[in-house]
Amino acid sequence: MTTTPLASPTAALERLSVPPVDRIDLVTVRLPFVSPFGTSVHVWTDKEALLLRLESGGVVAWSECVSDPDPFYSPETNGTVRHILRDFLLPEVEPGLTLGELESRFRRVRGHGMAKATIENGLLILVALQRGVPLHDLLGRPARRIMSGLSIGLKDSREELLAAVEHAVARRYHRVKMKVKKGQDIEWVRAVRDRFPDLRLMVDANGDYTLDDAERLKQLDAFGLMMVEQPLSYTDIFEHAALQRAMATPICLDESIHGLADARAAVEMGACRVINIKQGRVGGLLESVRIANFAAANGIDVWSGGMDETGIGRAVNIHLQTVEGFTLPGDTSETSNYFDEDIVVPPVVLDGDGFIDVPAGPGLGVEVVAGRVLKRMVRAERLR
Ligand code: OSB
Ligand code: MG
Repeated sequence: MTTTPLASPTAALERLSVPPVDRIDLVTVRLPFVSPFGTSVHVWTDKEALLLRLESGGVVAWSECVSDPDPFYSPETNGTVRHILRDFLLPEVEPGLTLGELESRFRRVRGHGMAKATIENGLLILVALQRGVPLHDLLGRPARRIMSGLSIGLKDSREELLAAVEHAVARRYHRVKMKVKKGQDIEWVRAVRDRFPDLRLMVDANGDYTLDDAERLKQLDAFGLMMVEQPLSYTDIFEHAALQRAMATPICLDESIHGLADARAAVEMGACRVINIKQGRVGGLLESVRIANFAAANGIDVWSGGMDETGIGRAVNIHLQTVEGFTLPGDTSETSNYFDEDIVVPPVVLDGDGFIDVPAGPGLGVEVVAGRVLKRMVRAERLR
């Protein structure tokens, strides 16, 4: 497929000026999950998140990094992010630069998209707060209800899996994603499909298969899945193209896509028909908007992925989904799916039709509760 390049959808955002920042802190919090979350790679029992706090003329903006303390989803970890933020990225942040200029400076640092996103998103949130407008406004978009989707981790039994799906259906989630791995796949999907014939269902393998498993993966075609997410290696695009030619179920890429160039390569190669945009993985909101815009111009569906974020990152993902191109429900689910007590209010809840409202008010529209951050804090460092 030959793709169409477009006029820049981020030109206005690139012209925004970096405000002076009086104080910068990095706070690490650890929030226990309501229940463990398992992928083919690892089982997480809590979310350890890095929070960046930017203070400017009495206005405080919070931004969350999507990384984990471990490298079991991405090579970036909370440890690498702290290092790259402190030693390479924050020293480049100077008032008066445009965001476009800051992006250019950041490009000298290879990779580390999650670290870059933490700063870029934080600055956008700060600018929105200073102007008294919601983040989606700054992105040039009106508020709208966004679709919901639940990501169900690997379960120990099919009964547990079916109970989780049952709950999602009762809450009116717009689609359900179930994790799969080698040996816990075809029969588990069949069990869900038999019980919920009309459910919008998809699977995520987090890279557990190789092309040698193509025959097994093709068996998924029998279940009318919306897509299979990242069946092959976390670094691969090329082999996914071969797999996509062999199977009917659309392939969605997650781990392999680190920016617009990857998205474009994947689409042109026929490696996927859907892209999971995680704003952290691709380096921030601007690159996310570029990918969504590119996808919209080329008939590719995109959705917003999640990283089990606290309410800060979750709100960023919700604002992002007001952008054109987010055609499918993503991994944005209710706060209660993850935490008994989040660090922001209000929590994310679904309305009677399974939709999520964009929080109203300046910036993210959610309030970070200082007492709850302190309660969950495991480290704090002042960086400026
Ligand atoms: O592959 O999308 C993934 C969570 C952690 C790491 C990787 C993934 C996920 C999810 C959960 O699927 C998404 C969410 O509910 O936030
Ligand atoms: Mg995934």
